[in-house]
Amino acid sequence: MTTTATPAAATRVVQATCPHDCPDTCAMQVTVEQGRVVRIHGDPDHPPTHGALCTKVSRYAERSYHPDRVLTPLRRVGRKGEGRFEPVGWDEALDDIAARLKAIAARDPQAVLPYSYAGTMGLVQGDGMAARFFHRLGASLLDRTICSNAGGEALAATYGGKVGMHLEWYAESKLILIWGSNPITSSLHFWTFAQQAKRAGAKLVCIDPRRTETAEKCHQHIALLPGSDGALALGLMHELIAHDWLDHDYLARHVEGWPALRERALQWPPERAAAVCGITADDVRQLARDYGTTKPAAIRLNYGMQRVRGGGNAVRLVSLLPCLVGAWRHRAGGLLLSASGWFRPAVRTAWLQRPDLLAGRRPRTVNMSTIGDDLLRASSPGFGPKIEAVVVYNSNPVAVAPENGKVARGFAREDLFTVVLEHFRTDTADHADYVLPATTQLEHWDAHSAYGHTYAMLNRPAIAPLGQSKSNAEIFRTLAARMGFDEPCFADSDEAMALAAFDPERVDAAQLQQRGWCKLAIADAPFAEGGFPTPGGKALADAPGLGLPDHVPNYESPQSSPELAARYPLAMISPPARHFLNSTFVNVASLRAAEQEPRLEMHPQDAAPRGIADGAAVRVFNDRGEYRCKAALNDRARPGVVNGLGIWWRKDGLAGTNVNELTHQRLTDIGRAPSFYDCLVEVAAA
Ligand SMILES: Nc1nc2c(c(=O)[nH]1)N[C@H]1C(S)=C(S)[C@@H](COP(=O)(O)OP(=O)(O)OC[C@H]3O[C@@H](n4cnc5c(=O)[nH]c(N)nc54)[C@H](O)[C@@H]3O)O[C@H]1N2
Ligand SMILES: Nc1nc2c(c(=O)[nH]1)N[C@H]1C(S)=C(S)[C@@H](COP(=O)(O)OP(=O)(O)OC[C@H]3O[C@@H](n4cnc5c(=O)[nH]c(N)nc54)[C@H](O)[C@@H]3O)O[C@H]1N2
Ligand SMILES: [Mo]
Repeated sequence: MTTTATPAAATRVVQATCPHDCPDTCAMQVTVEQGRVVRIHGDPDHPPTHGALCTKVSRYAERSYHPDRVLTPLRRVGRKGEGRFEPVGWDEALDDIAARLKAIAARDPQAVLPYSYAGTMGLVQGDGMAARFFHRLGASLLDRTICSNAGGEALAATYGGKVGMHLEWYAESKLILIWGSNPITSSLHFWTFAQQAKRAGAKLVCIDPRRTETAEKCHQHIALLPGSDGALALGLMHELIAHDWLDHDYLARHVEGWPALRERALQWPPERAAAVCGITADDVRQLARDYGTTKPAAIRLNYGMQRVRGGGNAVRLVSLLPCLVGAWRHRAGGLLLSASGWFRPAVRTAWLQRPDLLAGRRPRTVNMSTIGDDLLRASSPGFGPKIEAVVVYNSNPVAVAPENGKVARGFAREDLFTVVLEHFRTDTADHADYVLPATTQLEHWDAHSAYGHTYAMLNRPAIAPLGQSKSNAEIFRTLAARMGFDEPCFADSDEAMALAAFDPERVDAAQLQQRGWCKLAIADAPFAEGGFPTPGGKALADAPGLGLPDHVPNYESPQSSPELAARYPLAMISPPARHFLNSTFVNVASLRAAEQEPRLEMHPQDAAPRGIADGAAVRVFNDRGEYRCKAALNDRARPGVVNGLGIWWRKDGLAGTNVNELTHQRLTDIGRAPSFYDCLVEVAAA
């Protein structure tokens, strides 16, 4: 379907795609009357969406027509971070930005840093035209590690790519382990398939330190300590071996390095694993029995469990479990962490991003997860030039990056030139020299791959850009012209890029344009006979350069840092609040009303000795800083662990900070990613 017109009411329905960073990548249908969006609903025919949108995205029109939307370019008049601006014309803003970037680039283009993540996951408005621009400039490259890199690289080290089960077949599983994932909050459409399985008699087990909305709807909840998943996986392997619940044939034919991993797992009897995880040995035994004797068994692993020092090793261990029991033999068995690897051959990445425009230059790479330290660094032989300019799009680093007190200080540098492309005056926009008004998904073209399903997607604009806003691609296109970049690729329109984003050999262009989505051709049970996308087709228990996986304890834990744990005895995790998406939607009134205010969940047993009452204002602190919010005393938090639900804007916190004031910048074992959920704190009544 493209658009259906009923001339009388001048109503059109436009086929679109949810742009947000979520495994579900829903197909949306946008109803427009008299040029205004009046309704957004899920496409009933798109199997993963099945007609339903989450609460957040059904409010997408409210967000797009928000009275606070930035609709003209803005130039800073106050101090950095103050958020005082004056409107300025596009020509004046772009002329000045181009002049400033040219002057810096004349000394060293690597002093310019693009900073972006997944505000939109679009192939055009994400790193399409922007990547062309920064490659041509020779700017620093950005290592996009902030979300999924530990798990993503670990999965690829094991299976050769980010590949796994089809979403739909979970409905046929008989046992589903929902592991480090809270789908009712963060992947609602997976939950629908899990519920179908549940109704057909499947057992659902949730493995999560927090008693989430999902955990309370599963048959069993295993509330392990943050960062202990690797130990749990080893304990499960021990039991699978001890009871011979193994698929020996599958292991022999399709797994490299199993004999050595077997020896390691035999060092992890249930008692040892249970002690590390803070659960009972019977929990480990029962879970192993269920997993070893139920077919088909499926694991929905998600990124919540890899935001700790040992996140990469833990993902390697968990993702090998399906090989032990031969779960991959069934289409409803195996594992899904990310499906994005299936899109690799289908997306024309090199054409969209044009790395060839580097023309032999090899700029340094800056890790987005250490932006706090890096903005405060001087030039040095190891680091390269001091960062002199940052261009931010699709991201809000001052709120979302770890140890963000330092991020805010870095962005407050008066000698830093900062441009932020945004919809709203976020914490990051408050630090900009220029804020440029960007369009939303209702106003621009895009094409999308997905990481929780295998449908290629198209997004058509439903309405014209609001105010003076321009799409990211259009902003970089016009900036390119001012920089004197005259390669023909800078003239490609948004529409042309969206329509040519996929390889026509793999994505049927006619179907994509007609329905708005098109499924990739992938076998139902792609690894029933091995055939993983590793060089030899085998799963790698022993991976080149990494060796065997092991349990790696947190940076901050009583075992690895007893002195720190004595002062800061509580482990803090900071998973998403249900009605926000990272720091997006925080300012949408109806969703904010649902979340009320920043809060910390705490078990009554931890609150009592600290004299903290339910609803009391608390100080959450460690050596890095302090965050003030309200305490919510309940059993969503297990004893010893507090949950600082995110991600509020810093300026909404009771003392101008948010939960990332407390997190640190040390990186994961694999993938150079942040360890947000590896964080010790103390809590006191404020
Ligand atoms: N509503 C909503 N939806 C979202 C998002 C959002 O912010 N809000 N964010 C989107 C994005 S960017 C992403 S990456 C995904 C994230 O979605 P998920 O990958 O599911 O990750 P999280 O929601 O961060 O964490 C999932 C669960 O992991 C638990 N957890 C924390 N530490 C551990 C641990 O050490 N071990 C185990 N087993 N579990 C642990 C948390 O308590 C949480 O309930 O969701 C997307 N969807
Ligand atoms: N403590 C803690 N910190 C975390 C996490 C956590 O669980 N705990 N989660 C981490 C994870 S998983 C992630 S993915 C990161 C997320 O980090 P980010 O990707 O920075 O996510 P958001 O905070 O949602 O910010 C996205 C911004 O992009 C803007 N935007 C959306 N669409 C467009 C567009 O078309 N054009 C432009 N120019 N702007 C647009 C939105 O208005 C929004 O302000 O945060 C990480 N930080
Ligand atoms: Mo993420």
